[in-house]
Amino acid sequence: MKKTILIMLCTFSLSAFAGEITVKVSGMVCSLCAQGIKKKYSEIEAVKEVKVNLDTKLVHIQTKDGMDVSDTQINNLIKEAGYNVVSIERK
Ligand SMILES: [Cu+2]
Repeated sequence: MKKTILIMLCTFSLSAFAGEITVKVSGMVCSLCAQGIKKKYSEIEAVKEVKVNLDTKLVHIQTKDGMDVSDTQINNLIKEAGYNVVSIERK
């Protein structure tokens, strides 16, 4: 519970400076999955920071100022890694 509140606070404070994309992924079960996904997204130029939450199966992507990652790009990366995108939410 405490963790969730902290994540929410972080998301809130960061969204003022750059784009924040939250991707819900299915099939992600262990820390190896999480690391793999984190690495894949980190390779995209527009991505500033990636956080993967295994408990909630959410991937939080923070983009650089004025840059964006398209839904297609997000979908393709997750599929390449062997998982499925459930939903994509932007702030
Ligand atoms: Cu795994």
